[in-house]
Amino acid sequence: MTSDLNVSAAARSFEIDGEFIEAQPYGSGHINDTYRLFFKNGGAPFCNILQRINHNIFKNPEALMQNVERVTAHLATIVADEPDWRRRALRLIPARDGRGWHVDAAGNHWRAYRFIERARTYDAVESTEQAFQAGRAFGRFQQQLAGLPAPRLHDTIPDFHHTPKRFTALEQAIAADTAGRAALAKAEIDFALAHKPMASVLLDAKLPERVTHNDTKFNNVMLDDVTGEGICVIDLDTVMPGLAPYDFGDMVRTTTSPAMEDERDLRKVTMQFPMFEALVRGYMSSAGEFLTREEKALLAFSGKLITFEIGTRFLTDYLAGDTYFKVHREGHNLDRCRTQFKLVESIEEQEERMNRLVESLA
Ligand code: ADP
Ligand code: GN1
Ligand code: MG
Repeated sequence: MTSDLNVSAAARSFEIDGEFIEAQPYGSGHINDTYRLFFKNGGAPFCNILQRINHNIFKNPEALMQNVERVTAHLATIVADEPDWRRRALRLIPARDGRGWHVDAAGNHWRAYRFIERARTYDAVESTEQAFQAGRAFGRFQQQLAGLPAPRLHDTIPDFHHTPKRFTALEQAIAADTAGRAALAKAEIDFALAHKPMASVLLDAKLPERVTHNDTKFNNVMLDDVTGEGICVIDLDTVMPGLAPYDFGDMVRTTTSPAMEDERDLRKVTMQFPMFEALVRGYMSSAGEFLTREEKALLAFSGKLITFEIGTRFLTDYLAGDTYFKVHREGHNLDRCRTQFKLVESIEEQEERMNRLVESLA
């Protein structure tokens, strides 16, 4: 976390009319620092979102912000005629120097967004309707960005969903055993090694490159407080060229199990078929028209693959001594890895049935 003084200074660097009151750490992301900013203007309180980009992970924050500017500008033109346009696409607030972001004296990159009112995110899914809404919103997001004018977006993290390279990174972390933890994770390492053959399946399938979100966690879509509609996709740092099934897969990973990503009671981690069905229906309702037959055929598999990929990344980080994902307790990354691998198993048990459902709906 950055010091409070830096946060306040950053908050005052954006074109916001009103008196800045305070900044509170916000959300549960693993990478960036997010704050909810409180202001008042003539007595009326209002909020905005402020984020510091983690430049240890996003090595080129300027390129990242150029992507975000282009994506938000494009989405703004699409929602412009809707009555609720203010809440239907993220809106950047310009910095006082006229740029789309602010760079502080220490070289940190900050951005601010208008606060989306009367909506919220959830870390765990509570109903099939929510799963449907997530699928629909992320499918619509892909469909909207299919029309993004050239040039190609920057790769904000190269090979982000290159599962074979993620696997190689794990093998290197096992060999190096920097933190001396390999012996504590023997079962998880064995599980990963046994699943190596599936790592390259999506990349080998010759699927079309699209503009994808690449971090379609359930808590990256805002649901309306009253109607429950998925109104706005957020967290645009990894929007870049990618494969549609990886996006769908991360929805399976984060909406079908009732457990939190770091749940320690693995009995709670399970792929709930009704959630999967709702998710597929929601996604098909917005993405069904543009997806190819090959992409659709890989939807159930994609859930298994990305859950394996993210589990692999948590395990790699555990072995490396927790240098990538924020951790809040001893063994946090190992706990996260365990939930992922448990979910992989649960998907394996139900994969045939999942495939039959996708076939019947596609
Ligand atoms: P992280 O990378 O930390 O996950 P997010 O961009 O997902 O960052 O934001 C973290 C949380 O902040 C989100 O889960 C959401 O609840 C809230 N949030 C983000 N952007 C907005 C916004 N424009 N309006 C209201 N809440 C927001
Ligand atoms: C990270 O920043 P956050 O929490 O939305 C990670 C994702 C992982 C996710 C696992 C840039 O996302 O790839 O799927 O944690 N983001 C990055 O919860 O690595
Ligand atoms: Mg997020």
